[in-house]
Amino acid sequence: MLLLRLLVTCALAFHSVIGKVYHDIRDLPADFEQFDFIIAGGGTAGCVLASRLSEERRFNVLVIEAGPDNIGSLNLTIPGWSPSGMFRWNYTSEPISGLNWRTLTVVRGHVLGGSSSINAMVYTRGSADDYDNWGRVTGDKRWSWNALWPYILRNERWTLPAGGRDPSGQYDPKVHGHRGKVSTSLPWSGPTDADNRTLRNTQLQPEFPFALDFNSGTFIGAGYKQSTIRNGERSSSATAYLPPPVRERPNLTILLNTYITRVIQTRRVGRSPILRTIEIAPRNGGTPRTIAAKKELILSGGVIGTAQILLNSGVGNATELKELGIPSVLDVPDVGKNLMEHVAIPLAWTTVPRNVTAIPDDVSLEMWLQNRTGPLTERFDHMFLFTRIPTNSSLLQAYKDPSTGPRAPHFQAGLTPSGNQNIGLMTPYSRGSVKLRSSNPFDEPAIDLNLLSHPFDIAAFKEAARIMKRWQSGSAWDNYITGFVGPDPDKLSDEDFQRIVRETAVTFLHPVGTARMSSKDSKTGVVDGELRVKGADGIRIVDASVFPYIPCANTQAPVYILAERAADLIKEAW
Ligand SMILES: Cc1cc2nc3c(=O)[nH]c(=O)nc-3n(C[C@H](O)[C@H](O)[C@H](O)COP(=O)(O)OP(=O)(O)OC[C@H]3O[C@@H](n4cnc5c(N)ncnc54)[C@H](O)[C@@H]3O)c2cc1C
Ligand SMILES: *[C@@H]1O[C@H](CO)[C@@H](O)[C@H](O)[C@H]1NC(C)=O
Ligand SMILES: *[C@@H]1O[C@H](CO)[C@@H](O)[C@H](O)[C@H]1NC(C)=O
Ligand SMILES: *[C@@H]1O[C@H](CO)[C@@H](O)[C@H](O)[C@H]1NC(C)=O
Ligand SMILES: *[C@@H]1O[C@H](CO)[C@@H](O)[C@H](O)[C@H]1NC(C)=O
Ligand SMILES: *[C@@H]1O[C@H](CO)[C@@H](O)[C@H](O)[C@H]1NC(C)=O
Ligand SMILES: *[C@@H]1O[C@H](CO)[C@@H](O)[C@H](O)[C@H]1NC(C)=O
Ligand SMILES: *[C@@H]1O[C@H](CO)[C@@H](O)[C@H](O)[C@H]1NC(C)=O
Ligand SMILES: CC(=O)N[C@H]1CO[C@H](CO)[C@@H](O)[C@@H]1O
Repeated sequence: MLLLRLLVTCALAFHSVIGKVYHDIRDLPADFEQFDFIIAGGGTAGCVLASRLSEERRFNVLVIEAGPDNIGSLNLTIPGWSPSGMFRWNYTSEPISGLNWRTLTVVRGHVLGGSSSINAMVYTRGSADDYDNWGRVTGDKRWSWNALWPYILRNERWTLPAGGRDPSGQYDPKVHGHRGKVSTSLPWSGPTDADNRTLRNTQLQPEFPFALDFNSGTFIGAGYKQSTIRNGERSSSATAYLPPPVRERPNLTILLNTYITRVIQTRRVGRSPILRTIEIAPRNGGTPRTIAAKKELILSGGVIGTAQILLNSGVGNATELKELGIPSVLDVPDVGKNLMEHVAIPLAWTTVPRNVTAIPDDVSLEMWLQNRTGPLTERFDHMFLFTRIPTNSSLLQAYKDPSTGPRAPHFQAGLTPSGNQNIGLMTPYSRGSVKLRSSNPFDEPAIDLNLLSHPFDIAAFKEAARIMKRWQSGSAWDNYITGFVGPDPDKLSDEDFQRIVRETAVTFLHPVGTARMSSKDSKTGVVDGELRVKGADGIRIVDASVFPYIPCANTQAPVYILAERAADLIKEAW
């Protein structure tokens, strides 16, 4: 009897402790209203905020994520493996007219850590010009490169490559954070023969200098890829910002496998709706419940999720929402608009037969398990090439240069040892959208990537192919590359070249911009420089959806920078 009472007391005591991980919304206590901040979406940005805001002893924080926990899955830990299944949302794009009406799978993370838990781990911050442009368009200099510098470093913990080789000369230690959260490193192996030839090529061709460090803000040229990998394991927002000691904080609660359906308007202050209450339900549907934040609701659902949640809430183009039967709460026409994405094409070359013997899969796994070495500690190639369209190109006479400045590349190519190269357009003019299909919040939204819809974007690939032809024709590739397979813009008609581009284009999985930031007085945009939803009270957005323009590099580091900056903005406000 005594024992039973003790057990019940313990169970109750356990229940009343607030810092905790819930795997099911149905396990939540009934009186669940004590949170200062509710973070809607436990993805890349969401985990940063959950961690930083719960550092403050005066804040109580709840983070809600649709997907499962990240802990306990080898797929989320081994860099060489690709998480799939329940770790991904199953979005398919609308047919894309610019891609001959093909559809593409829109991969996003559906797990704590979001897309950082499943991405390819490339770590590039983008150009200093990209951030200076953010500062310009928001009229808020705090978003410019120099002002962001402390936040750029705060996010990062630079580490030795897996296996511990000496990486000197392959990066610039001065531009890295060494005491931050997300671990970064250079690859375990190398330099390979292909890496060495790449370096030699940078000495032979002035158009393609050696870029010591892609994260210095100025990085035109070829150099070594850096990845969010520590000691041969993926470093994600979840592993870096929400490790077990952080999860044990009494003032942090993590709610998993829970779907955010909408934000609920409680009252209005003047003309502004107060949007601080969230409606949530079990992941696959069921009885919803609402929770109100005492201070602020922060949307971090990502470029698809955030737009979908806002639209479901009646925050969007009032006319379009009315057509779906959703009452307008706030007419913000830009919600779901301005989606920007990097688009890429494959180019093929023939090479001399190379007799590299790959390490067999079972040995690779053994190496990883034994001491976190081997090919499973890395993903893809070691080096990248970032380039600009030559200034004398007729393309830059016909169109205004879409890049944010001379330090911003137009193209990124992964330099694979196979000789075949993918090259991506980092400065697209095309804009897509996220719209609702119905008023059912569980329906997948209509994602229109609308790639290659602008004439500049399709024309740019002619320049891209020519740049890669020049790169691959350097004498460093003698006895390696033997011929160009194509598509060759100098042999094909414009029509044939463009058809092949449209038939083969893929994306870099970097969509941004569906709730973009703009200056306070601008009538366009969704959030201001403080990341507050314009015209509403109690709600901010912190994720890739607020990027006013897509950075000319992979997008996870920019999300980390944004989220670190946002955490301080929020702390300062309260
Ligand atoms: C496969 C893949 C590879 C990539 N490779 C790279 C790379 O190598 N380098 C790089 O820099 N970038 C890469 N990216 C892009 C980069 O990872 C993303 O731009 C970035 O992580 C986005 O961060 P976010 O916080 O905006 O959104 P996310 O990290 O996607 O977080 C959004 C979170 O919100 C949750 N959510 C959404 N809707 C709801 C809802 N209704 N209810 C509850 N929860 C919800 C999601 O489950 C998710 O956890 C890749 C992306 C993918 C998908
Ligand atoms: C785990 O990774 C393996 C190897 O890449 C893959 O075959 C499998 O589908 C993945 N499973 C999940 C659930 O991610
Ligand atoms: C996506 O589809 C796969 C395969 O059908 C399934 O295993 C997975 O659970 C689905 N993901 C989500 C988030 O529903
Ligand atoms: C690459 O260059 C380095 C430094 O010159 C050299 O030590 C290494 O052996 C080379 N690797 C290959 C595979 O040629
Ligand atoms: C809102 O949507 C309607 C219907 O699609 C469109 O005609 C209108 O221009 C949109 N409003 C704004 C301000 O974009
Ligand atoms: C192929 O392998 C042999 C022996 O393993 C080596 O001597 C030779 O240099 C290699 N050839 C190339 C092109 O790397
Ligand atoms: C790691 O383990 C592999 C496989 O057992 C072994 O060959 C290698 O020497 C080890 N490396 C280190 C750095 O310990
Ligand atoms: C542009 O300049 C380069 C290098 O000076 C030259 O080789 C090329 O022919 C020029 N192209 C055009 C279109 O003028
Ligand atoms: C109110 C409360 O419990 N605050 C705690 C939040 O977490 C930090 C970090 O662990 C603690 O220092 C606070 O006491």
